[in-house]
Formats: sequence, C-alpha cells, structure tokens
Amino acid sequence: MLTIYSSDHRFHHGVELKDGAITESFEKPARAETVLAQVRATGLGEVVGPKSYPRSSYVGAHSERYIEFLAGAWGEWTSTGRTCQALPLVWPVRGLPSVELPQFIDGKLGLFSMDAGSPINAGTWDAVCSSANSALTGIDRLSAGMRAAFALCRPPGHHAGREYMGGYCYLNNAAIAAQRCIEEGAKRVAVLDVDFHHGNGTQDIFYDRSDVLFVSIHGDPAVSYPYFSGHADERGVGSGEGFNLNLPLPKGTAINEFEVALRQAGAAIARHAPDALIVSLGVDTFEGDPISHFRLRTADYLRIGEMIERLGAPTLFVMEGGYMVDEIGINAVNVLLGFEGRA
Ligand code: SP5
Ligand code: ZN
Repeated sequence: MLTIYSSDHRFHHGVELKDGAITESFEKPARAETVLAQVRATGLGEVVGPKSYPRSSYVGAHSERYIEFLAGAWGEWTSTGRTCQALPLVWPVRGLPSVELPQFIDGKLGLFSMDAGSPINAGTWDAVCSSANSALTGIDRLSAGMRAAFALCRPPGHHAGREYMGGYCYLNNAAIAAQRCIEEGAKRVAVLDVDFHHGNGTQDIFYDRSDVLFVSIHGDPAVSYPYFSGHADERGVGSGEGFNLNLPLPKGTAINEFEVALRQAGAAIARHAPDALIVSLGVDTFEGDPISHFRLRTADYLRIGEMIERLGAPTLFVMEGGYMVDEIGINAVNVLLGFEGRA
C-alpha cells in the first residue's frame, strides 16, 4: 500500500493544558515518526511526499474566512508581542449575544475553536497544510484507479469543523479529501471514523448532505470527549437526514463489541454503495492509550483491516489519533496489513 508522508509535520509541536498546567501535548511529532518507522519495517509499500495544493482546495470542507484565520493567526498573535503558543481562552457559548467576527486575535481564536486543544505556533500552518495535502494526494491516487492508500497525516483532522479547530485538529484532512472526491465526479463517498473520539468535525461538515455518508464508532459522549457531539440520535438534517450514523460504545469496550459495531457500520456503508471510502484511522482505541477508554489489543487491528477490505471500495486511510507512542505504529500499520491480507 502506498503511504503519503511529509516531514513538515515536525514544524508543529503543541502544548496542552493538563491537570492545571501547561505541558507537552499528547499529540507530538514522535507519533508520526513511529508510524513511518513501522511502515518501513514491515515493507508496507512505497512512501511518497504530498503534492502541493492551493489553499482553495480546503474551501468546501471549511469556510474561506476560517482558512484565512488559520493562515494568519501566528502572525497576528506575534504582532501583539507574544512569542508563546496561541491558545483560545473565551468562547461564544449559549447565552452570549454575539458571534460577530472580532477584530482582535484573542477573540478570533475563541470564535474559531471548540476548545483549547489546538495551540498555534510558528510552524503550525505549514504542518497543517502538509497534512491536508497528504490526504488530497491520497484521494487523487484513488481517483486515478489505485485500490488503497495511507495518508500519514499529522496533525490529525476529525475534530475540526467547517469553521473551528479543536482536539489537536485544524484542517479536517478526511473531509477535505471526501469533498475533493465529490468535486472530481464521485456520486457518493463514505467516511468511516474508527478513532476513539467522535469525529464531530466531519459530522459537522457533512451533516446536511446525502452524498457523503458519515459513520463513527467511538466512546459514548456521555462520558468521553468531545461530550457535546456523537450521540446515536444525531442522524443528519434536511437532505442529510439518515446519512449520519453514530455508534457510541461504553468505556471498556473490547474487540468483540467493537466488531459488532463495525459490522453495523459496514452494512450502512454497503447500502450507500460509495465510489470511495475514507477511513479516519485513530488507534487511541488501544488498551494502553493514555487519554482513552477502550480495550483493543494489537492483534485486533489486523481484524479491523480485514473487515474494512471486505467492503470492497477504493479506500483511503487517513491517520487521526493514538497517543501510546510506542504502540501507535504497530497498531496503525496492523490495520493496513490486515486490509492487504497480510495478517
Ligand atoms: C484526534 C484526537 O484523538 N483528539 C483527541 C482530543 C482529546 N482532547 C481531550 C483530552 C482530554 C485528556 N484528558 C487527560 C486525561 C489524562 N489521564
Ligand atoms: Zn481520538
């Protein structure tokens, strides 16, 4: 299987508010390096860099003013004399009267984010573009007839909505790829999200559309981040009604229950008969993950890959979460090896 990877991801290294202090983010550069090392160690296939794409390729999944904000945020932040990482500290929640675009960067950071989980530093925008471009390069290979590809994206994307960042995500790499696939002539696309966390951003972007089916298996938002999205009764709106399927599962879920949900997801995807399948591949479902609560084991990921292959669609895997740095490589690549029948 072809892997698309750019070392530009290293330009982004975030901080995280944890237990009342600022520390290094769980979402760190070593994550992508571990996955790349495992791709090479297992001889998964060729590794290529992403092509470059104009900023307009991200519009469609996102709004123009959000892209403009992201591209300019670090410059605006440092022009106020600050050199630390930029984090939002105020949000337009229910009850506050204005969602007007503020002029000052601190206000913009709040308007364009869902949480303080997506810090911005000097290299963030370059890294974010390389990540989205990897997904775009992958979908273009599928359009050219390739059966499957792996976009080794970092930073991840599935928490980023049409107009907001959050949860370590800035641009929604999977949604940007799905949108391009539609623009290139696909009638139907499906996004299957197997990250531990609900893919609220992808749901947001396609919620009113019937051309892109979104299916997510994740920790029940009653007890797991992102808490405010991911319930089973979120089924889409307008012509998108019935084209959003959430399959929340309880803390402690292991492969047997996960597989039941994956079969249900597979049935919905088969009914949609997509021209392409995009898999938001998070491996924070692993039993040892430091921020998640499922109990999948390393061998289970082979099985997940096999089940996804049986759906028969051209498939783009897009890297999302997974924070047990030592295991993320073997777990992510096991999905791909399972897909390739190398279990
Ligand atoms: C892409 C992705 O997987 N994003 C996940 C974002 C999760 N953000 C909330 C993390 C809350 C961490 N709580 C720390 C508990 C440590 N024991
Ligand atoms: Zn996650």
